[in-house]
Amino acid sequence: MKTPIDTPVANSPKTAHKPLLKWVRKMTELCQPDQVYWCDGSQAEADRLFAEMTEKGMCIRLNPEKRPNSYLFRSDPRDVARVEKSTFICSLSKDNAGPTNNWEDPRTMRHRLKSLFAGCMRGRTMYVIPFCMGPLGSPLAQYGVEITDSPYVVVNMRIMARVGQPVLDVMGEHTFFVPCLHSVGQPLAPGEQDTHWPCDPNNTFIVHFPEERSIVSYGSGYGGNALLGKKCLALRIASCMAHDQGWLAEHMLILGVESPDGEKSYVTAAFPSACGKTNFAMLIPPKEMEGWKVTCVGDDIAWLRPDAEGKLRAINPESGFFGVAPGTSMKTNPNAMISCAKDSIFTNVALTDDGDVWWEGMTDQPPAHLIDWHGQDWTPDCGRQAAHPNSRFTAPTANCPSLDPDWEKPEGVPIAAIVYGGRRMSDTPLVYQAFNWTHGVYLGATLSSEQTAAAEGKVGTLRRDPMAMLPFCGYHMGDYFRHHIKMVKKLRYAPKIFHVNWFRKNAEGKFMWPGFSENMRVLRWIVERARGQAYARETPLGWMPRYQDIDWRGMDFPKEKWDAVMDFDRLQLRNQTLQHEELFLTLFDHLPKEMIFERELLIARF
Ligand code: O2Y
Ligand code: MN
Repeated sequence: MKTPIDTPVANSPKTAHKPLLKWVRKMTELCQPDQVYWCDGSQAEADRLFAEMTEKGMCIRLNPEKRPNSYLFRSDPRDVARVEKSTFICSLSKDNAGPTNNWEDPRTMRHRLKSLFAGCMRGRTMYVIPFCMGPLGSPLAQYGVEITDSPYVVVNMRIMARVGQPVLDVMGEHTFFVPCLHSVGQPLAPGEQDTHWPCDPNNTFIVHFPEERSIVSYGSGYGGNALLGKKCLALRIASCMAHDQGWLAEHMLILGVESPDGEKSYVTAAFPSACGKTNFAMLIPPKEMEGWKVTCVGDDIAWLRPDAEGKLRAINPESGFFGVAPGTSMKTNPNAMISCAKDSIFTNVALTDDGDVWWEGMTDQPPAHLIDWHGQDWTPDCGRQAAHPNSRFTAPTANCPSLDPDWEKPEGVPIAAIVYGGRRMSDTPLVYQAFNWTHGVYLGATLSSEQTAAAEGKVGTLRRDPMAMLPFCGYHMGDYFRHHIKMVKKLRYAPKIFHVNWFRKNAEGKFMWPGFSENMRVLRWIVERARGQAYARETPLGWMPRYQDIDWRGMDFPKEKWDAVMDFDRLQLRNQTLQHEELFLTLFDHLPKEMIFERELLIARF
């Protein structure tokens, strides 16, 4: 067995950060890799890793004429999504994790992880990836270092976060960083042949130590389980930091709306996973709404902090999109298609005969022949899906044609409105505005949606997903609601809060609102309400636009249809409201009394 002293260092670290050097040395001793490599984040480094992975059969270089500088990976079919049942919040007390998280005693978990990680990188390279979530040097940014034995993680992290030597340079000798340890959990014996996607699906653990602010992930190489800057740091650990430090780490997109007179407003929106966040973040207004522009700051995560003036400012901590491929097309989201037209990584999509990618929904007609995500021949009549439903593109944010010019502003952009959206088939109107901040927190807290593939539940059943944070809040959900409620005290210009439901269906099961670009009509009303420029009528649910308050230029949507999509049944909604009790009961001793009062007020209004 190698000792840490003779573990070759492929390149020497260019940092004098002693705690970092000490941690890497300790992890080297534990994991026993064949060599240690410090990532510099350069294009040359990425090229080298892609060449090595292509050579080993771990990925396929796509046709550079069709998809320049882009690669296709196929995962192990057992490792295709985030795994909530394997995700743990190991706070010192179980009560701090709350009833919505899996908890394990940190000492017990550490013991288990120690034995899993002992020697787990034998036969592999240990990569050290210094990364920054947020614009480098921004006062709102946070730093992390991921140790991983997956070169796939290295090339993805390079897109999703600012990585490498520039990060080490900014970190200097003392900057606090979140240690993130990751292994695919498949050590190699001398001479043993590697697999194209090493993993250990029977021993997957994605573990967060919130007090220590550290992350350990074992057994999966996929997405949120392995790219630890994203859901693990930027949401679960950051939500704990935000709670302690007086800011918010939210599962929200950020977009800018510019009106024809040049006035600009920024909006954040929280939709549960797989509810079209990327589409909304990259929305293109209908051409008839001349002069209205939407720009993208981010599609998944927002960090929000009150500034000295009392405005809520937001940054996107990420620098890439990890978007769901199926359903994305030049019709549904041209900006996403252009974002992944080059410099991108594709996971579990299909390969075309001319070396490009394809997935369900990309074109009206599927190609006559493909290689599917399993690597097998595929034809339209074979009865199988060509791409996995949770297949992904990893694309640089900078590729997005609608990118906001201020997306990397260190102080962030000022937020005028917050939108909460669920996927609700029958009962919730298209849009309404909360009466005030606390009512808005209540709307976010009672958000619900259908289960998604990523959430591994039974598709179609309704699940409560407070603020779309159920899988991502690193502490007790009741304390999280209280933190939101308290936030308004720091805000002189609190954003206005709205609820939307793009997914309402009629009795025939047809969507009542076309969505996509037409959502701009709702967004315009939201922004104008936030600016104090639009009319609304008061209803028991909140403030609602009338038919004449919406910009209908270029859209044939008769008033009867509008009345139907905005209608609500008091009795049905009153019964729905009583079901909030279920969630509230589980949070009981941490639930802010404001949530109970808001529910009582709502029932009284009904
Ligand atoms: O399945 C995964 O690992 C990815 S989940 C994901 C990826 C990008 C953005 N959001 C999500 C999510 O589940 O909310
Ligand atoms: Mn997400």
